[in-house]
Amino acid sequence: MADRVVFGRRTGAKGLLYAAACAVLVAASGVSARQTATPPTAPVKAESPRYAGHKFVRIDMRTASDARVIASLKLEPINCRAPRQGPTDYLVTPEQFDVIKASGLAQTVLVDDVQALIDAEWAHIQASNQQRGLNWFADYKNLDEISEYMTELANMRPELASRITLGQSLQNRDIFGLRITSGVGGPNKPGILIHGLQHAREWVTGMTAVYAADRLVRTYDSDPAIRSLLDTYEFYVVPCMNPDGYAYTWTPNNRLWRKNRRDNGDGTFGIDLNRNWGYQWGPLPQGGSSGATNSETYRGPSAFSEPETVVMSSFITAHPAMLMHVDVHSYSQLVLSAWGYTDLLPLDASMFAVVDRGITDTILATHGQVYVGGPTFTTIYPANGTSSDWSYGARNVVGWGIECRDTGQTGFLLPAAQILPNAEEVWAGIAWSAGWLRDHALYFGFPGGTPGSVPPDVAQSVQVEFGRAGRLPLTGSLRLFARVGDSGPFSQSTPGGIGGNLFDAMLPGAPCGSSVQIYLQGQTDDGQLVSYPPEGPLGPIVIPVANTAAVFADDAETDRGWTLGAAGDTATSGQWTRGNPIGTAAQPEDDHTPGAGMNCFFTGQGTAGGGVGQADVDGGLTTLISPEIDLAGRTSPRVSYWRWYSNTQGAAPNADTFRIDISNDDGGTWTNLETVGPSGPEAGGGWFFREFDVSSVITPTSSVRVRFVAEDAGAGSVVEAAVDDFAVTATADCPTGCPADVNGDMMVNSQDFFDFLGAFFADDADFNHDGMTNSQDFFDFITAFFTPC
Ligand code: 0X9
Ligand code: ZN
Repeated sequence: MADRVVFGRRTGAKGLLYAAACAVLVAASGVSARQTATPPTAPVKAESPRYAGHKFVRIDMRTASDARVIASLKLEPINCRAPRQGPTDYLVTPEQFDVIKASGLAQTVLVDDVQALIDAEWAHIQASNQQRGLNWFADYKNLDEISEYMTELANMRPELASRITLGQSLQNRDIFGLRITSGVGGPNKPGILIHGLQHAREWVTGMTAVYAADRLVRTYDSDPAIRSLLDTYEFYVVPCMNPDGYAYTWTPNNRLWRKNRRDNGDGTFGIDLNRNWGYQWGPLPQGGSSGATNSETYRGPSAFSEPETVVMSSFITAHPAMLMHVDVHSYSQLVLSAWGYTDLLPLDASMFAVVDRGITDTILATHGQVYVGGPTFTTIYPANGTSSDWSYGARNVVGWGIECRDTGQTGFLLPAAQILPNAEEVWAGIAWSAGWLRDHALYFGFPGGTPGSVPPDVAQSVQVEFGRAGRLPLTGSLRLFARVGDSGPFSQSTPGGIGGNLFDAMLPGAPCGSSVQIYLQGQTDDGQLVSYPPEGPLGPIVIPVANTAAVFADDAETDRGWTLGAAGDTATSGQWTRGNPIGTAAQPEDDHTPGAGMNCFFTGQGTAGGGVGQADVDGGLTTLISPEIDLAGRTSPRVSYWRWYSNTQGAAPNADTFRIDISNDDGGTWTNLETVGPSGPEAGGGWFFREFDVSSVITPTSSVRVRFVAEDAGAGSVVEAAVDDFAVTATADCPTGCPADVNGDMMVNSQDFFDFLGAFFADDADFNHDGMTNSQDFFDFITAFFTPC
């Protein structure tokens, strides 16, 4: 409209002609078009760089010949006046500019790069628009305001976002959301469902979900990571899945209402929707929900008795490509995965652990907030009939429950100033997980760690994990590709299943000093081949072949020179000791060493029959330090140990950690190897094995020490730790002898001949490492036997 007002001042046919030409020019410039055709909060996609190389040039028309050149170039004055004698400004193409220069016209370049100016202006519009959008998050918004804002987002970018109504609540309110995706990508893009306010009082969760929708819509153009997500996925963002409860918290009645608003008929109201989903619903021996109508965790009279859970679950069922489900809650800063109903680990526990960790790391990196990740049951408490358990257990949709800020300072009444930072960090975590699932169709891993080396000449079995990530695996599709050395073809084998996602892969025997190269490959349910490492044969895992030499091994049965308690320790009880522990609910009764010994290192001996908190770590930290270990000149040194840690007993569980550090300067400085806790499956007692490649953490020296620090930082926690079967190994040098020295005694003699024959007739003499024992091995051995070396 603004264009017309300007051109309305022109008179005469000629003026109208220029007006028309200029209208086209201005409309096509992309700048004015944006400013006039769209409301301030609704920028459209940036124009393509159509003015690349264009300039604004002022040309001084002095002579008739000047006028002819200008006319022949069909130059249009940028200010929409007819060209006339004197200076006039033109938008010129690079080609036109070349002619102008060659013609000798008097000219000045006003703007050297028109496109750069357009780009800068667009960037400014986008930045200020994004800022304007963020003002909405300065205060909590009620259901109508949230609904209006979602509609506004859809109107802003109809090609990206459309409003959806999933169904109605008990009191007939709409359960609404946005479907957000780009036109890029196939028809069956995987789905990601994000919803908030399953619990009415958790106000920040609705705002967080709206923020996710807001960023998806507003930053698609400017943020390549968001663009990739919308090109990959269909997002469904439902800010409020419990509208009746949420509306109720906005009345003077009860700001802290949690459940929906079902009249239970006995004077009580409400069913906990996050106990009403139909997977492992009902009373369970280990708890997790209540049958009492007045309880905050009342599960309802039957699974899916409530319209809100029916609407949400039906929506998931109706979208078979749904991949991920994020249920946003508050408060306590947790990232919760399967399961809530049991402490047994799910089939895909390793994959969940990786993603839990990625999300919490991303959140930490955003505003420095510590979130703790892990299985729901052990990380927060038993909870059955939850949304994420149903999605994962009943629909193969990977689910997370994210508990937003804070950790109890204000709880559900989180100050409005934290809405935005909270939403930023949680959305960053969700976006990271969506990216990870896009980039990892399948999960591969080595539960015992990637093998650091394998012994020479014997086939070696290695445990491999293979399971789902962004896709489901095709059953029976796992293959191991292996070769000896760094050239030649890989040979393929099928690892045998040993239960769950675990498989046994057989690595070929190889000569000492060589290497075994491997990669794994599997297929998704939709037929994609996926390799691990991703480059497959071009970037295999290289495993050195060598004997392992024990550098230091300690089963804690005798005193090998450990420091039990170090200078600077602050614990008032529960200091490290060595001996035979008396078990409690927190401390082991038995050491680890299988079938032998009885001693280990542990924190504080109590008395038989004493309470769980007796002689636990109190009031500070206690440190156990290994003797000095000489790793100078050692190849591939590795540290391993079995450890026990419990901080789940007592009044303040999951408040402390157990740190393990390593030093290469005799304890002067320390580098963290791992931190156990404050929660997770290994923080509630039990012996767990860990092994580390020392060189990847520190430079090995002659003064290496490892320390174990158990700490009680708060009051009311029961903290117990233990260590056993500590070992340091390194790679031994290969015997420089002859291949025919099969018994490795550094001599080639008749004993080697008889040893070889014995192995040969036992069908176990693959001398040439071709995977078979046959006459070729016999001839190769004889040749080697008679070859001087
Ligand atoms: O008890 C709950 O439902 C959740 N905690 S809250 O304080 N927000 O009530 C924990 C359950 C985790 N939710 C999912 N895993 N979906
Ligand atoms: Zn909740």
